[in-house]
Amino acid sequence: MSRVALVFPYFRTRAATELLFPPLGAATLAAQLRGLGVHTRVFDCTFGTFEQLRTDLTTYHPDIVGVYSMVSLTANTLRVAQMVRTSLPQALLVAGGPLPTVFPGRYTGHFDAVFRGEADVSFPSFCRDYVAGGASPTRIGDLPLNSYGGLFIADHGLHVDNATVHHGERELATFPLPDRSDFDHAAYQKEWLRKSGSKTTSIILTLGCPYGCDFCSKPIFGNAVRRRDLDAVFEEIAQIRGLGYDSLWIADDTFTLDEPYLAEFCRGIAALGMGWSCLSRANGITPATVRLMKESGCRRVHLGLESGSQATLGLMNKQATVEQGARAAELYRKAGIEVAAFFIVGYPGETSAAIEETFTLALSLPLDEISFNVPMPLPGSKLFERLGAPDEGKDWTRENEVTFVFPSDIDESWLRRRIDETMAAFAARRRPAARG
Ligand code: B12
Repeated sequence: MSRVALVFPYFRTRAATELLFPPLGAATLAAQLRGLGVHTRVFDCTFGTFEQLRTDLTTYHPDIVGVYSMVSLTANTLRVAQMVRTSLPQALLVAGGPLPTVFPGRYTGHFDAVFRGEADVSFPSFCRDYVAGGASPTRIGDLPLNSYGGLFIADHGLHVDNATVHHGERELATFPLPDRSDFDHAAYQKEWLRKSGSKTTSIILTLGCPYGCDFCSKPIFGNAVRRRDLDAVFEEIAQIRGLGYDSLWIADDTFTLDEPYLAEFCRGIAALGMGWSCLSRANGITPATVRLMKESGCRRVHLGLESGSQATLGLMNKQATVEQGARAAELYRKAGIEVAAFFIVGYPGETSAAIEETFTLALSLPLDEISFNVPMPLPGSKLFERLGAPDEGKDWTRENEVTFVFPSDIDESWLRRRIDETMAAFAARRRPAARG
């Protein structure tokens, strides 16, 4: 029987900032593949080891190995590809996800093919046709290669570079729900309970973001916002509850953009007694919606406030003001919703005085959690286009580092010290009783 393996090559790092979620992309593709009758298994490496993956993959003996990749998983992706070439030389190797979408050429040689962008329909159709055609890497040219959206091949004497696709709302409504059956839910829930007291998992309701922040890369879903059908969303939430989760982490780029949709979601989830959290924006949120969010179980919002300096927000093309950010934080907090705020410090063109404005803002607002990062030029962002590739020899793939990967006038040790001092002041503010 022909088989497809989907690998999520993240091996947990146990970093303090680590957030563990099963890969929704793999679950989405597994559902589509199984719907087409293709035998599929997801290999989520989160709780495993590289050697375990080698053993499991070799035992499964797939005809196609699809590997998800993004900027922080580059080294792991290539290591998996090398292992597959050695242990399963007959398998066709395919890459997909954010980084292969932006730089498909970097995967050529290591992989036989790349799928760029939304691969919900194209990759499963390709797999179905490939196995139906005898699953032979040398006969890949016999397939109707121009018909698979986002397919990129620059190997096997072929050159295919198909345009990416964005599925419309009507098409999204016909898709099966993500198939989470291959994940180790007990392990995920144990970690979440230990860290936060709730059993949380991710879900995605809207795709795309209309804003154009200078530091952001939107390789998969792009600018056009599309909403999933809420009946399907609630069916998915019922499945998630059935797996033992009691809380949702909504992974949408900005879930609070469309107030009527958000309000309808709130009315539906209120009846389920499920907690939830999401990313929000400084602008475009009203007190009535915030109250509705709270009543429906919203526990926490994550706000990308980014900076306390209006000039820096301009450099970032954030399209929101410092005042709007402060107002949003207060609005959520007043309603009883916790607020976690992200800030970026050391933006190219930013002065140390502007950075100080960010520290002052972070300590003046009613926030429950704060974090500071230096800008990471993500492939696919305008910042990356401007700065070019990061400095030679600097590891820019790590998570949440305070290390400049591009030439900067800002003194890195000063910045680290100021971040540490601000974090300490924030922690002390939250523990007034401990001061004696
Ligand atoms: C949830 C999320 C996380 C979660 C969990 C990730 C997880 N376990 O899935 C957490 C919070 C841990 C996280 C952390 C980070 N993340 Co993140 N994350 C996201 C987010 C918001 C949603 C991902 C998601 O679930 N999408 C829904 C599914 C359905 O989409 P998908 O995975 O893209 O899958 C589709 C396609 O990619 C493709 N596909 C997927 N897999 C495969 C496999 C094959 C073989 C094929 C052919 C196709 C394919 O088909 C799918 C269906 O269309 C995205 C932004 C976004 N809107 O996508 C950022 C995003 C993926 N993250 C990003 C980044 C940078 C990070 C961090 C490095 C941030 C940091 N500095 O700390 C860390 C590193 C994490 C790590 N451990 O490696 C970037 C990646 C940029 C890039 N060019 O590589 C994104 C795009 C955000 C952004 N705008 O910049 N992240």
